[in-house]
Amino acid sequence: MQAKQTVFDTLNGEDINQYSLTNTNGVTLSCLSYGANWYELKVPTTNGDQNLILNFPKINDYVTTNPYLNMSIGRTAGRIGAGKFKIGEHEYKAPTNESGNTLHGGIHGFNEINWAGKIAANQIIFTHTVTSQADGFPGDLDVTITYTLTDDNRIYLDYKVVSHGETVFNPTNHAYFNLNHADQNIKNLELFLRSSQRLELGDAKIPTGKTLANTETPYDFQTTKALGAAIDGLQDIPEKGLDDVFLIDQHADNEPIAILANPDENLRVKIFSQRNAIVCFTANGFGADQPYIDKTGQPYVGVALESQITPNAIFDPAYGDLTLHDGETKHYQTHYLVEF
Ligand code: FUC
Repeated sequence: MQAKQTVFDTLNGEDINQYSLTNTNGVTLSCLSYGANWYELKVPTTNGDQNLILNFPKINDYVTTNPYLNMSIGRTAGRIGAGKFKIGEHEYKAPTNESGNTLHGGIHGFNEINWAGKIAANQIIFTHTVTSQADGFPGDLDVTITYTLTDDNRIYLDYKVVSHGETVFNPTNHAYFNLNHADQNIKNLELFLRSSQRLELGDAKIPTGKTLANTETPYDFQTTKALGAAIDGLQDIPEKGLDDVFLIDQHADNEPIAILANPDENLRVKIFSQRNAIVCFTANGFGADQPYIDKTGQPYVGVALESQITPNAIFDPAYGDLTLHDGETKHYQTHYLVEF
């Protein structure tokens, strides 16, 4: 394993560090301290080294054009209606940041933190104490986010926390994949999702508490199909593409929950997780103001596949438990297998 640490850029007078690991097969994983961001996933192909995830050249591009791009997301992925939730009998209201609701951890989420980082063997390790004072959620959280690269081309993302006081926790990573060498969108890529149902979403995409069947709809990826086929079938809805919470069906630990493939370039990313949902978002409204490296900013420039607990667990325990109590520890893991 080769390792390298450099200064990527500066923001508000602070260094933004870049940490890189390269395995024995020439796969490079790199991360930025800002947002504990997943910056690169480079694989050696016949077209040269190919980065399978979107990225920008400067840190300010993230801040001003796309603040969640490949960021660590927390404390809670997705939307909390009016920012309101209950833990036991206590009612809380987190600060809101999107149409009166709380999206992706609210006003100062994990994506806005310049994390303390280091490399240890085949891991990039980020730590930060997220305080109630900073983000307006109850309780302080000691958070460790670890990216691990193995010689069998797997990337493990681990989220470990210790809670001081009661709070809610449902982290994810917001990497956008584009497995095309050329500057083109993701409509040609094929997707499998182990999901027969998705959440019904109401006003401002807040979960209503109901579910909808995916089978034989544009949302049906139980048999692999091109993303373009789904996107073309969704042109009459406001999103004009996918931006949905898919419930994961029962499966064994070694079975992927999602597979994204470029059959023409023989590239595949398989995603493994024990959590009960994955959000699939096809970058529907993205525009030319976003200066991606090697890709033109446009709708469908990438696809985000965000493994998490269904966001409606915030009000319905039947969908999972997002709460942490004082002194509690929690560990979530998602891993990605790259085939090339
Ligand atoms: C996804 C979507 C949202 C949003 C965001 C950046 O999780 O569900 O609609 O655009 O990420």
